[in-house]
Amino acid sequence: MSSPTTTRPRTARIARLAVAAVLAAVAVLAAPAGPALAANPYERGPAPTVALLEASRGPFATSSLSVSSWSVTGFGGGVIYYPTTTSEGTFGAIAISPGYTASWSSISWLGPRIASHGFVVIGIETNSRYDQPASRGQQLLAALDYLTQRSSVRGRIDATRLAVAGHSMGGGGSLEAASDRPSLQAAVPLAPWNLDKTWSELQVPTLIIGGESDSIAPVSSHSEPFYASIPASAEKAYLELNGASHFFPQSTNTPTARQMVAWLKRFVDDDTRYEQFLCPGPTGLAIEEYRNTCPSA
Ligand code: 856
Repeated sequence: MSSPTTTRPRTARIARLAVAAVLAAVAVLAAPAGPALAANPYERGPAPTVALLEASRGPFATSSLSVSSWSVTGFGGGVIYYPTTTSEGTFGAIAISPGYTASWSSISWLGPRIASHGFVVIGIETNSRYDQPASRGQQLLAALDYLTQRSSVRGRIDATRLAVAGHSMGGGGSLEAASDRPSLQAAVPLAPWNLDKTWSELQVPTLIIGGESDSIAPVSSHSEPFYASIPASAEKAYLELNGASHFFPQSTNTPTARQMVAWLKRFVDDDTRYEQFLCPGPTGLAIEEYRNTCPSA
């Protein structure tokens, strides 16, 4: 008669003790050892190597879809490239503009190359092939807004971690976009062309890549003064490719891909595993010069 009334509370008491013990154990195991040891929530993909950065593709399988100019406003449509997995959380995103008179196809190797390292990429067409850098900057920002707010891949993107890049007048446009939207996490102008030589207002981490033998946007009157004018507080680097012409971004360029991916990983994903590729930076026959704001040891 009394056994049900005595054993039920005891069972319940034991159950409560067991639950408490499990919770305590979980709390000990899950407790962060301190902010310095907390895992980076934006880190994607395996520990990087030079071989991984120089391979024709990164670790993520990708898909692409085209964006009709009739379906968007503020830019001319383009192509989206994205990692197919949805099991690793969201990814940062980047919009990339081609240069004067050129279409996205002129630099489209960058789409799958960058996406395969864990970024959503939109390669844009401009409203007109003759649009100037300021317009290209506005169009890059319109493309990012479309990508994060209206595109079919918007759910795959972390809208707080965005970047811009471009070639020539598109590179000049990426400086304009970074100047206009300081919340961007990175900019990568490639052989940038712009009549504005002073970018002292820039606060976005910026990697400029120039070609030593560029006669359309000579580094002496474009990339170098752009780099010099960006405050060191923004974080910046300048890579000059040995003997490269204005058109180095128009075919697969390994030093460009390696350094661009490392920069995006470091500043869009906050992934410090990539610092080893930024500081002290690349060397070798393909590299004419590398400057940076690395902490001096
Ligand atoms: C591929 C930018 C006076 O400016 C120019 O002549 C000039 C020419 C080409 C480009 C450019 O964006 O080239 C990229 O079309 C400026």
